[in-house]
Amino acid sequence: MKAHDGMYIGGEWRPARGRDTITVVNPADERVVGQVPAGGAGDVDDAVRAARAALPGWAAPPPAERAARIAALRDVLAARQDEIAETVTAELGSPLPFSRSVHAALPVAVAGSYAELAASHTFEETLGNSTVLHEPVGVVGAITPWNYPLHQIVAKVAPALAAGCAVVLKPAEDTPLTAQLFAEAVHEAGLPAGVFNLVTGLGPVAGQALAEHEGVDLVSFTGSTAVGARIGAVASAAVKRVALELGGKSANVILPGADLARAVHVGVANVMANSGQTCSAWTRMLVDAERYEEAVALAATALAKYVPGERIGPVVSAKQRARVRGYIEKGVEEGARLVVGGPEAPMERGYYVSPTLFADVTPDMTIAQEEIFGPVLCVLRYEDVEDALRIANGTVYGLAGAVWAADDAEAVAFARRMDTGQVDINGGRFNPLAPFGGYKRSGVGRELGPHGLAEYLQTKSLQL
Ligand code: TXE
Repeated sequence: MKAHDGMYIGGEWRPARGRDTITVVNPADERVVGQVPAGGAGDVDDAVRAARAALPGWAAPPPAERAARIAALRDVLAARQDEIAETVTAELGSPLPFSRSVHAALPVAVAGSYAELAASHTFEETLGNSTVLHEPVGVVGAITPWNYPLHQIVAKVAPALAAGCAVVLKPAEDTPLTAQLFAEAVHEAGLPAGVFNLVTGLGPVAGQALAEHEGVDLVSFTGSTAVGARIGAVASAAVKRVALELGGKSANVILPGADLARAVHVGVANVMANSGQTCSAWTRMLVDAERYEEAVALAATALAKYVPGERIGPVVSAKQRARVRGYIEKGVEEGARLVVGGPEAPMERGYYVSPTLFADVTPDMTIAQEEIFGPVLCVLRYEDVEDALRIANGTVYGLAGAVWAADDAEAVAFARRMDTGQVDINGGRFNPLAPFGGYKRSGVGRELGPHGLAEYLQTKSLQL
């Protein structure tokens, strides 16, 4: 794995304007795996100018030409999956099989879906005597987090490119090597110079400069609600478009007639995936009073299989570990029953957190309300279906969720009443075309599929 010591701007690797650097550490063993430049406002400005210059040449030709380039990018990402998986493992610490099956494979599927959508989408339609044009918004400033380093990038860049936008990406400082690999893939796929640009750097410096830059027409951000709110305010003040994918506290609702063993098993796997660092994770398991203790026992058995360093990796950083441990301590303090795990470090080296199970969690507890973003599952008890719905909807978030019932129709009826953007019914199956995004404080806008593409388009109507 090689780290570039420059920024990818205007189709080439250029030295950064300043000398600041970011040291990248493997969270599994705390070893340094690379160093990248920490860009500033000057680098961001260079990148935005390159994007603006590239925009007309990318937006004007027929969408089929963009589709062909995105298909080429998909092919490069597919061919380099091993390298991508190794890079993600080196900077995020996730076990290699997970990096292969999710971190490397998912972006290939998403890029592929946008190669197809770029070719098939209706960019022009007739409405009575009007012709409606769906045109690119312009230059996109994309700010991404570290939890799914490549997926988060592709989920923004692929639809932006399909729409005809040019992009400047500021990836998370914890995982810039994967972003550099993506820039290499863009180059190899033959995208025109300036259509995609990469500035590595710190959030409050490079990220802030990108969000504020007047040459950016749309800011697309994924990360914490606190930073998202600030970016939303900056964008609104400048009357820029904004898309925000923020936190979640999703409910896994197991209705009385559901297959309890399966629902608990899949629910535990969902929360433990990526060491709990998934915004859509079903971190609150809701079980009826009658089967509550049985569910807790099943969850404890399932959780015990997630051995740190084997089946489950560390969290991304010492800072993140401290946050997660703080929440575990808070759960104990507020009276939740600690069934498995706890705040003690399970390994001497690496930013590991013990997979942790809390029972007797009540809806008002901090651990039932705030996003923990670590391998921590809370099991809550409900009295009846209305109570389950109240608890499920009783947080400021609304990103995802799951419902299990004796039959799909019953689960769907419940899901219709949930204040959340995406619900898996009796396990569900991943669909790269399904819109993903939040109700309430979980965000603004949608990613993936045609709805994700629409975020990067603006409409013009011509009246004949
Ligand atoms: O996020 P930040 P952090 C949640 C999760 C986690 C918490 C903190 O609960 O525990 O956020 O994580 C850039 N202007 N999620 O501190 O800071 C930053 O450089 C512009 C949920 O890592 O929000 C990075 O690229 N940009 C989530 C990105 O924002 C700024 C994924 C995210 O970092 C900036 C990650 C600023 N002032 C964390 N400050 C999800 N929804 O999937 C930071 N950034």
